[in-house]
Amino acid sequence: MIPASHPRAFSLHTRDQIVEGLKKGMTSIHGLIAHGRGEAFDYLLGEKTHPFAWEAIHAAATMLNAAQHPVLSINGNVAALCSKEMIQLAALLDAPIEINLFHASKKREKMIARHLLSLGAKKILLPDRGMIPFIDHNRKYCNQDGIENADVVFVPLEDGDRCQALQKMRKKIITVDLNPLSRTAQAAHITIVDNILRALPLLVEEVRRKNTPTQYNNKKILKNAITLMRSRV
Ligand code: PTJ
Repeated sequence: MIPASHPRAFSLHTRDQIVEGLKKGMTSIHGLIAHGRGEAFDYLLGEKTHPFAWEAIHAAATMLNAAQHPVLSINGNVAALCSKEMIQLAALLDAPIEINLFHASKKREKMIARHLLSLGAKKILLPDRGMIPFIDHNRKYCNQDGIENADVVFVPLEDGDRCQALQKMRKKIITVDLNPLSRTAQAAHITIVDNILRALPLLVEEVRRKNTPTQYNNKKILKNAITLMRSRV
C-alpha cells in the first residue's frame, strides 16, 4: 500500500498499474523496461505537461476530428495505463481500437481484447490479412479494415520502425512519447511529449471540444521539448 503522502506516490501507483498489466497477461515483460525509460524522461520534464505538449494535443485533436478513417492502436503498456481513455477516444471519434503488439503474442492480444470489452469498448480489431510493408517483425501484420485502411493512426508508446513504415504508407501519425529523441517521436506528424497518463485525458477533452485548426510544426515542438530537458539537467 502506497501512502498518498509519499512524494513519489503518483509514480509508484503508475508502476503498480504496469505490474498489474503484466499479471493480467496484457503487458509484456519488456514493457517494464520501456516504462522505466519513460520515467527517466518524465523526470527531465519535471513530471508536468508543458506548452509544447498542449500545442501537440490541440493539433492531434484537430487531426483526429478531421480524419475519415482514424484508428487507435493499442499495445500492452497502453492497455495497462490508459484503456479507459482509449475507449473514450474511440467512442468520440467512432473509431476502432486495433491491438497491435511488438512482442508477438496471441495470448496477450486476447487478454487485452477481453479487458477492453469488459470496460465497454465497442469495436476492437486484431491483426488479420492486412500488411504494413517495409518492416520485418510482428508489427507488419495489421487489420485490413483498421490500420491498413486508416488515414490517421494514433500510435502511442510506439517502436520507431512501424512509425516510419506507416509514414511511407502516407498515413498521418500521431504519437505520445516521453522521449523527444526517439525515432517514433522524430518520424510522427504530431508528437505529444508527455506522460500518456497526463496526456490522454487532455486529448479526450480536446477531441470533445472540436476546436478549430491552428498552425503546427512538429520539429519546433520537439526542439522545445529538448531545450526544456537540457535546461533542467
Ligand atoms: O506490448 P508490446 O509487445 O507492443 O510492447 C510495447 C513496448 C512499449 C514494450 C514496445 O512498443 C517497446 O519496446 O517500445 P519502445 O521502443 O521501448 O518505445 C516506447 C517509448 O515510449 C519510449 O520512447 C519510452 O520513453 C516511451 N514511454 C514509456 N512510458 C511512457 C512513454 N511515453 C509516454 N508515457 C509513458 N508512460
